[in-house]
Amino acid sequence: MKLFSSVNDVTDIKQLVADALHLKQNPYAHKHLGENRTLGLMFLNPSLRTRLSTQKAAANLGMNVMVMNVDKEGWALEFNDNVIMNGTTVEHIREAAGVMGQYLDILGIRSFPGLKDRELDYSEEIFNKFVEFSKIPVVSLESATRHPLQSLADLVTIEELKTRPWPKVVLTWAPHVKALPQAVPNSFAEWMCKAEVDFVIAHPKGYELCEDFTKGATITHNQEEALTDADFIYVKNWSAYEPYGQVISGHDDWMLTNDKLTNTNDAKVMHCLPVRRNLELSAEVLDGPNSLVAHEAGNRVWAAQAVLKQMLEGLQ
Ligand code: SN0
Repeated sequence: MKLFSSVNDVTDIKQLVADALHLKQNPYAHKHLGENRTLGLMFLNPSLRTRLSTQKAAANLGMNVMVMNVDKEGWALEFNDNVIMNGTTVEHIREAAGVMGQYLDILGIRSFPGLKDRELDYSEEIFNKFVEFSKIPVVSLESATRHPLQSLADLVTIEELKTRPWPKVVLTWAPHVKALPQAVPNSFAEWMCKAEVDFVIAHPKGYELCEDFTKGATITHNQEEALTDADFIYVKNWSAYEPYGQVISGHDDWMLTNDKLTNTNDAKVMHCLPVRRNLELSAEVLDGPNSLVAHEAGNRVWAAQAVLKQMLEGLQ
């Protein structure tokens, strides 16, 4: 594997999930595979789980890891060509990514969307420029439109804990005070549509996701109906795709509470984190027996390790 930016970069999803679960049982089975190889984790936005889990995954494979908060610690980057750089940007992506390619064997990059210009965000221009100019294998640590390491960990978690074949998985929109990216729900939907699950998306009117990511899903505006008989509930806020990046007021009653779990199949509750307590998700659910959020975050290590392992094997 030379690129991990979406589910479409994976040749065998079932095998990758199985690899991740195998690594969970045998974390150090490949501890020499990454010897003398360097992973760079470059962040243009904040991170907790992605940074720590990917660093740990790389360490389990014997890799050296360099982490940089490029937005705070690096020079201000210019992404446009044909500009005279007489403003605030100091270094062009062509040189910056090119230099990263000299030091690293694998590059991880996090770059959130601006949520102003939909065409620009959905073109994945920034992520793609890192791929083009670094000239080395690249793994997405969440790009403008996707978060594939999160989605892989989510699928691993569902496969690990499901109690029946083809479990019912419900992605339900949650309230928030800010405009958040569509990356996590896009990506989750894209992976679930290719998994052996019965997948339902519930959201208020106006929060339709881009159809490219939701083909094959059942989509409803009725949360109660969606949650009926659910095995897994995936809670996430996102801003509107159309009009792009907008937050529609109201819908506070979409927050998941214990009451709403009554008609589920004792559903396990998932969230990628960070989560705003009692806004996106009630504290009673987060602190209750149905919450999987910490377990799910734990599985980020094995997802990242399965991906890095495949990339390292491709380097040899
Ligand atoms: C990001 C998102 O894509 O939704 C990262 C999730 C892994 N989340 C946020 O930016 C949360 C920000 C906030 O203020 O709650």
